[in-house]
Amino acid sequence: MLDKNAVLAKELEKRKLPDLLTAQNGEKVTTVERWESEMRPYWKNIILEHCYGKTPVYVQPKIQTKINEIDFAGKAVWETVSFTFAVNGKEHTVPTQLIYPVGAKNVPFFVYLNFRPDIPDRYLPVEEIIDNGFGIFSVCYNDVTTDNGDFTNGLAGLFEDETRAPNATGKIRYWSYMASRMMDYLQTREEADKSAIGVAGHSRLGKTALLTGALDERFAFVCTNDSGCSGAALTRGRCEGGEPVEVICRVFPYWFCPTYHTYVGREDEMPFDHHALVALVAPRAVYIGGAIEDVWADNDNQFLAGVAASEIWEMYGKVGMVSPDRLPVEGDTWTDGNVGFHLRKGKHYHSRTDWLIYMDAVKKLLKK
Ligand code: GTR
Repeated sequence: MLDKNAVLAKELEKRKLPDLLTAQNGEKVTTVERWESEMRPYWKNIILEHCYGKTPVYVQPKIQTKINEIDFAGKAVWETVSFTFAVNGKEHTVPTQLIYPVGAKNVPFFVYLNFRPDIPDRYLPVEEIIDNGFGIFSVCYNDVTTDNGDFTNGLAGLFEDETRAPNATGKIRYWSYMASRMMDYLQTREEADKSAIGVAGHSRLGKTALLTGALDERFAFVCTNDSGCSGAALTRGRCEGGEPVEVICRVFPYWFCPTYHTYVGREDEMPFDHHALVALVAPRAVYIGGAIEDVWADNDNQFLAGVAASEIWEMYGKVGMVSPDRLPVEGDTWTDGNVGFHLRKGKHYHSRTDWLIYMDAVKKLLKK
C-alpha cells in the first residue's frame, strides 16, 4: 500500500485516474468476490467498448501440423501448426510456429506475437529461450490480419460486416483473438505446462499481449515490451515526448474501435485508463518492459500504470509492484512482485536483454 506522502503516491494523485474499485453505484468494492463478479467484467467491457473493440465470435479452427527440418542442434523440435478458420463459407489459414525442447513435458511456454514469421527472428532468440527451458508458440501478426486499414483480409475478412460500428473490432483485438486460439491449442499439447503459459509481444504487439492477458485468464504471465501509448502507459499525465492518443489515432486508426478516436483532445474524459488494463491481469503476473531511449513509449507512465494497478494484487493478498519510492532510471529491474518493471539501456526493440529479464522473472514466479 502506498503511503500518501510517498513520491509515487503523489505522481498518481496528479493524474486523477479513474478509481478501479468504485462500483457503478458509487460504492467502494473491497473484496475479491466483488472484484471478480462485478468490477473485472465492468473494466473488460469498458476497455473493449471504448478502446480495442468487441470480441469476434468464437470459431473452432481446423488444425494441421508439420515438423520442420531445423532442430536447433538437436535440442528442439519445430512444428508449423496451421489454423484454418471457416465462417459463412469463407476460410482463412494462419500458420504458427511451435518450438519446444526435445522430450519436453509440461514446460512453461511463451505465446509470442511477432512482426515476422521467421524462426529465429531478431526479436525472438529461439535457441536461447529453448536453452532456458521454455517452449515458444509464435505467430506473425500480418498472417492473422494485415497491419493496415483493410478489414477485408485474414480473420477480419471473416468476421467484419461492411459498416464499422463505434465498437467494431480493431486490429489489435483481432491479433489478440488469435493468441487465445493458440492458447486453446496448447491445452491439447503435453509439452506445455497448462499453468505456466504466458503471452509476450513488443510495441504494438506488446499492447496486443497485454490485452490478451487481461482478457484471457488462462495466461499465467504477460510480458508487454515497450508497449507505450494505448498499451501499458497511462494516458493521463503523459510525459513530454510520449506518444499522444491524437497521433496514434491518426497514424494507426485501425488498431482501435472508432469510439477510441472520439477521446482525442478529451483524453481525461475516457472512462478508463491503462492501469485498468494492467489490473485485469491480477492475480496473475505482468512484466512491463521499457528502454531508456524509447521516450515515445513513456516509461514513467508505463511504470506508474503498474504501480496504480497493484492495489488489485494486494486485494488478493499478493504483492504487486515491488520498487523503491521513485521513478525508474536506466538499469532498474524490479521483478520481485507479481507486477514487474524494467528499464534497460538502449532503444525501442525486443532485445535479448528483455528476454533474459522476462525469463528470470518467470522462473522466479514459477518457484513461488
Ligand atoms: C509506433 C507507435 C507506437 C508503437 C510502435 C510499434 O510508431 O506509435 O505506439 O506501437 O509504432 O508498434 O512499432
